Amino acid sequence: MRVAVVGVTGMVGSVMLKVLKERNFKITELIPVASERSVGKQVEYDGKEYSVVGLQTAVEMAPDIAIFSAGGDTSLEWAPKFAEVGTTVIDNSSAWRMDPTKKLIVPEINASELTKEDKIIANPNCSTIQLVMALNPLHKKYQMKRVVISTYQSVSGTGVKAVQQMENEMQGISGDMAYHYPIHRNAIPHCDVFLENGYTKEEMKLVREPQKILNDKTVAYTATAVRIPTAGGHSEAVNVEFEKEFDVSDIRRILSETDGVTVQDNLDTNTYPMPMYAHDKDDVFVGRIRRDLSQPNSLNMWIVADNLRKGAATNAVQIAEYLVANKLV
Ligand code: 11C
Repeated sequence: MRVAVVGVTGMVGSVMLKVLKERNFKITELIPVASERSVGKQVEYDGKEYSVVGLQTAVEMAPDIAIFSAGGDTSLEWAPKFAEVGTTVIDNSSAWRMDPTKKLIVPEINASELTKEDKIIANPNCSTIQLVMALNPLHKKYQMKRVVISTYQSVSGTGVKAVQQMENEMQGISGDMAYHYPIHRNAIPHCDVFLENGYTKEEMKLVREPQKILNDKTVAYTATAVRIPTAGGHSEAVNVEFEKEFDVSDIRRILSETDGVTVQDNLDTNTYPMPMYAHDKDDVFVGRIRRDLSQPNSLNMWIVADNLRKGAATNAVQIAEYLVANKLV
């Protein structure tokens, strides 16, 4: 495969290269792509140096696959140009996710929807991916009615500037602010921009994207997304009300048997998921699994994943792997 990585100099882009290599994705030609100001910079992949090229040059090279992590505006403008030359685009931004003509894919859940005709494929938001990985197998058996999500999101979800802000604050250095407030020693209930309805864009992604991925609009979701001072790894406290009665031990069994999910749940040994353990791992970790005692058929759990891996790069590479394995590119 001739593979372009668009946004290669960004945080997700560099993890993308790492994941492609680790998973031994068969690349005959790597095309590292970034904005004009990064053209000519060198990136390393598999022990070799590559020169970064611009978007127009990359389109002219008509790669088989282009994995985009360059923001919504770049995707809106450039993904169709790649698609026109026959490239299959896997896009990490929010640009195409809710477009009814585009698929929103978590491979373990709905990769079978993909066909050769899908030239722009959307990768969901990081906090959505880890959520649906845990919800999907439970929904299949017990049919969800309503889901209440509270997120604890790391600064890496915002990007390099936010990571730098936190580091500066920890060292007492003043510098550029990615947030309206200090993040060190703080929790900011504001991820992405506010919308007219009083929710943030991040919160509404958690409402809409799972309905599309699980292909079920009957389930109601509500979310509060909070930025916390962790460098990497998003955590979520999730309350689920099911239509059907369940047994907690069965919930634990189902999650333990789900590909891509690891249950870490042993109160005797203080075992539960935490961002520091999820770091650099591809799985989604679930723990604190317990019945919600306040109402029937309801469950509480705690879900953690590395937002740059399963939440972004790994999921995108898994989509590429599926396309290749099923001869869809
Ligand atoms: C965050 N979830 O942590 C965001 C980052 O729609 O792909 C990813 C934004 C997106 O702030």
